[in-house]
Amino acid sequence: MRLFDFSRAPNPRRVRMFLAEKGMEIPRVPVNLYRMEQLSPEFLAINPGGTVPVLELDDGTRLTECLAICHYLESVQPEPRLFGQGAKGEALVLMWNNIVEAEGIPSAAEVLRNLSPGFRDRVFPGTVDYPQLPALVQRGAIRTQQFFDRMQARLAESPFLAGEAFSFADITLLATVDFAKWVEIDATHDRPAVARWYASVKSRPSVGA
Ligand SMILES: N[C@@H](CCC(=O)N[C@@H](CS)C(=O)NCC(=O)O)C(=O)O
Repeated sequence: MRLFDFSRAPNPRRVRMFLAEKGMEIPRVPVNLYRMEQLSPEFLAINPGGTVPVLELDDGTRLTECLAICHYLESVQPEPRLFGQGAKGEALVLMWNNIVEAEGIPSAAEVLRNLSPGFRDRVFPGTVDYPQLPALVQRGAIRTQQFFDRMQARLAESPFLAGEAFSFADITLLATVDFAKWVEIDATHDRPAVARWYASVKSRPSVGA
């Protein structure tokens, strides 16, 4: 196996954290997004979607999408469990992970990608360019704050996002909280349950992976 990776990007970080939690090490191939290597013909031959992470299996199969990659890794090395225990536990991890992926990451990305000069015409990953729309910066910021309010409500009733145990959903939320800092949105501000959760997750050795 090998992982196509970029150290500064939030989605590859999710896979690196997952691997670290599992105690797994696999070779990494850097793809420098700052130098637009994701759009090189060589990398598009690996992932036509032009995104990292990509996990290449020993038989040449290439997996994109953090959820699929981490689910695969969980199957090959089940312990420690990061996708929950039993039908209900697994469903809760998938549910909360999807809420973060569908609501949290895109909201913060809406701010960054419509604001930063570095993302000019790069509002979405992939080979098609779209222009920035400045009005989306404010809308994205409001959506991001609303999303973190929802996380506050959930974490006020549960130690971790999907319940009693740390899971893949927490990895996705941690990446999102740190990603939101890029646009100066502090998820922990005035949200004591998010702050308590963040301090706990931040103390895990995998966080620096
Ligand atoms: N849904 C994908 C998202 C992958 C993604 O958007 N990755 C970003 C880095 S965090 C990327 O490759 N961006 C390339 C670009 O912006 O052109 C996943 O779960 O892996």
